[in-house]
Amino acid sequence: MTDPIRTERHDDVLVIISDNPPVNALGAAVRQGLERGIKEAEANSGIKAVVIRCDGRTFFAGADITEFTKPPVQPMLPEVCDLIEACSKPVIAAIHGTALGGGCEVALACHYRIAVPSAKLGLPEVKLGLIPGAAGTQRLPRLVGAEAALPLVASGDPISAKRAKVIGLLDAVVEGDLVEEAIRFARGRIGKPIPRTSELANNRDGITNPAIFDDFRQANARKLRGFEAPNAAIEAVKAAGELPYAQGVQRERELFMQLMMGTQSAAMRHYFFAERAANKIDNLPADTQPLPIRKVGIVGAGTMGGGISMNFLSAGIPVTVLEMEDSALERGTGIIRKNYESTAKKGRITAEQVEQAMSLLTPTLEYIDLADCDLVIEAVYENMGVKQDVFRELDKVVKDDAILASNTSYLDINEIAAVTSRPEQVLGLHFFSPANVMRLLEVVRGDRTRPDVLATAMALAKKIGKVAVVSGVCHGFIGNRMLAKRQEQANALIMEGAKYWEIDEVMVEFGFPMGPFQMADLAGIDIGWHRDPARVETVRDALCAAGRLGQKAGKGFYDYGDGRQGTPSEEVQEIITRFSAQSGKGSRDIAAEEIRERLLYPMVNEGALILDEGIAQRASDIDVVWINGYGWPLYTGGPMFWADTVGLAKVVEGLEQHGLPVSGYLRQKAEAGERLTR
Ligand code: T1G
Repeated sequence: MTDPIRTERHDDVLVIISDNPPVNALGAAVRQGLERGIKEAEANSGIKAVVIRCDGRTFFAGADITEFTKPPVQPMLPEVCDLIEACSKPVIAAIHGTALGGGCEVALACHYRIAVPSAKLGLPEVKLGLIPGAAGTQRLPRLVGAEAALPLVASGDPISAKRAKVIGLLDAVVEGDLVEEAIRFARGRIGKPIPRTSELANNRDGITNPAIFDDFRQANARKLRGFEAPNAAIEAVKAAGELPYAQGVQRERELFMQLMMGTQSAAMRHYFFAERAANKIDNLPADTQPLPIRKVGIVGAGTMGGGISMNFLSAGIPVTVLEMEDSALERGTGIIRKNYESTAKKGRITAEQVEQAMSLLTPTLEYIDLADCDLVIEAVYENMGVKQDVFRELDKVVKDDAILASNTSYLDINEIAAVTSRPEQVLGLHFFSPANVMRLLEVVRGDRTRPDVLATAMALAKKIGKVAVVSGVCHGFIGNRMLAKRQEQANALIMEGAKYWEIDEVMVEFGFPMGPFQMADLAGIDIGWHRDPARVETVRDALCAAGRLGQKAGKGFYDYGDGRQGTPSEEVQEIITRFSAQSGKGSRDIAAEEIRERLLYPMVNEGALILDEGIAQRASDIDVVWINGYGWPLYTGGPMFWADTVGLAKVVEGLEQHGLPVSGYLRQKAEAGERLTR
């Protein structure tokens, strides 16, 4: 393997260059090369200054995450950073792309930092369940103050070069050629006193205004709920203000190692690679090329059709949206505009961007106006007959090479494809509501879906900012099929005496944003209801008959006052008790542990079946579905990784104890002492 680090002499300036694609991760060879480069500079009196830069798309984007589970190889990054900072000649970081994590820490160890305007800088370690481990939590606050350091370290979001200059993380943002500018900047620092971040005084704002730490915690409580790393990050930044540098670094190391040894970091590193693996299609012919998608048609301008349209409009792809009646079309396009305008009100997009997106939208009542679309997505009523009629009509009017997709959330794509003359160009694109917000997209491959059509969908998903997961055809695909198992147990538990709000509390405590009954209220209790108030055969029928349709009606399982926080309802509990008595199941107090096991273990078992049947390509895809589509807590890694953490033998034992089915695949993995995820 060629050495990723080389050096170039530019008279009295030595440029140390890393070429370690794809993101110049700070693997062992890079660290060894940086160490060699700095020693070369120190040893040569003709060298008066040093520039550190990277080839390729970005400055160092962090430590090499794949090394975390391997034995350490010297020198470790903290030592390399200390060596850079101790250099007796000025060292300048020349930044482009994304200087993240260890990359930002290398830049902080340099004496100066310059960047191109498009560069971003950040410390995203908390997104891996960690905190910076090469003194970033100690150098950054000294350079920019605790208040400016906190969001960078504890939420992990990168900042622009412009913002980095404002807070003092960058010394200059340079137009023109970065290398030339860096060499010029370096020459200008020769012979001047060398600024070393670790020698700067403790950040004063964290001392004079200690409230900033608790204020940050409160402002981010909801987003950070259940995560361990952000709090450790806050503690490390506080330490930078309270302790001498060496002790602060020691404190950072203690906090880092606690997290590195914990389950949350393993789970979040698993997820990092899982999300990237999901985009890959196994056994795809190497020469498969995605097809160009220049224009998209959407059939149906309802909640889903409108949300789906926005994904493409926001990515600059023209959309023709079709409805059957003018009123529905008006309403649908009106909601699209309203959504954009409310986003603009929050300052997340500009008014011009609203108009730009809306200018790409063409409403129509005529199928023929979809004729030149490269892709048409049907988002009509969830009924096979209705969908087949739409696909028959589409098949007649759209061009021969157009792709036809259904947004169905559980229907058989093969049955839909069968009514067209192009089954190999038919697949499912299952968006999650609200479709313009939820990142998950289940790409459902039919038996005859062509590989390039599938690859086109995966590439398009990335372009519109979705996390796509390939699913085979089965009832409910990956996510909803597992959701049904959880719902089955939730419905059974309330018949056996568990209170519905207890069940929701257990799920929220586990880390979900809401439990199954809160979710039902949000989605609407009346979805799929037969609409005959005189026909009351289930708890759901009784609730609908009583007008308890969910949040939209101000009451469902819960009563909603003026907010969205519901309170349990005696009327509902009486209805449940009545049905429970009729079911003859008896009523008992049910412990939270049983509730958690009966809701989550059957989901794991269903995930194992989905794997065994080849519906999902890999276990980690199932984790990606549940984290992005249903709010499964990221810090557990998703249902499959979580089951591995619990131990498959324990899951099997729990299922048997509760009289629940155990799939052969799960049992075989458990008995072999294997994991579902790698
Ligand atoms: N280590 C190893 N591989 C990495 C990597 C990393 N840090 N970052 C990316 N890759 C791989 C990735 O798996 C994919 O591989 C390819 O590069 C392209 O990535 C000591 C302890 C930089 C914004 O958290 O945020 O430093 O799938 O598809 O969309 O304190 O990658 O092609 O085989 O994401 O253009 C901190 C993580 C580490 C940054 C580019 N750094 N990376 O996004 O490409 S911990 C991070 C990213 C640390 C120190 C601590 C993104 C990106 P493959 P990609 P992208």
